[in-house]
Amino acid sequence: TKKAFIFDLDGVIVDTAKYHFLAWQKLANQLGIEFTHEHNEGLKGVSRVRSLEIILELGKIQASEEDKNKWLIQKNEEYLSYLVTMDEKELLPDVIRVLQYLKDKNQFIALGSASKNARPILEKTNIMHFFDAIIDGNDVSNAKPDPEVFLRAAQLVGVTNENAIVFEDSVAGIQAANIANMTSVGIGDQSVLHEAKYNFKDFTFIDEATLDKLIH
Ligand code: B16
Ligand code: MG
Repeated sequence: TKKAFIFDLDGVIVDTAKYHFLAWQKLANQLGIEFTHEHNEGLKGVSRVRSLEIILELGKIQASEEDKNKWLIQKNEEYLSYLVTMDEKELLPDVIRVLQYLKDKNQFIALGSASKNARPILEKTNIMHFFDAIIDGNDVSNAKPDPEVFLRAAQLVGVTNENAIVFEDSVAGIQAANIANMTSVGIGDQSVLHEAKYNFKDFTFIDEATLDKLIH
């Protein structure tokens, strides 16, 4: 049977976490809130709206819906300004090699991201053509660790959950894959992603034998 390989975007395919950080930090500082790299760890894989709530809780700030919406727009515009010059060079190491190998082996490739900016990023980095299905923040109503994003991706290519493999860099995303009974593969720090079935620091550590094992 053909399997579905579902990729998270931010932190797995591209290192956009640094841009999310800069944009959130700018907003936080404007609101008088200190926002460090450590704080940013807690926002990985988390939706835009929830991220703002976490930052406001950090600063013990109560805000109106109107202000929150204004800040969400401001943060996204700042984030988008970093994407203007984005190209293939921002793909994480060996992402293309893994995508190409899976394509050559006739496997399904899908995107399962919380980001509403996923499609322009795939276009700018020239990898749109690899994907048989794309489910992103515009398509789902429940954020990770709810498995909705991965369930929808597997459904779209017609693969059962047991035959889906998820590459994720966030704890919430690994939990979502596990809840869905999919094979979870953590990309990043093993001590953080210890709930994953397999763990690799990045794709350079995933060789052909490993991919063959996941395919069969
Ligand atoms: P946006 P992923 C997530 O993407 C990011 O990890 C998270 O930091 C971000 O807040 C979220 O997307 C929403 O992104 O503001 O672009 O809609 O890791 O699920 O690909
Ligand atoms: Mg991610």
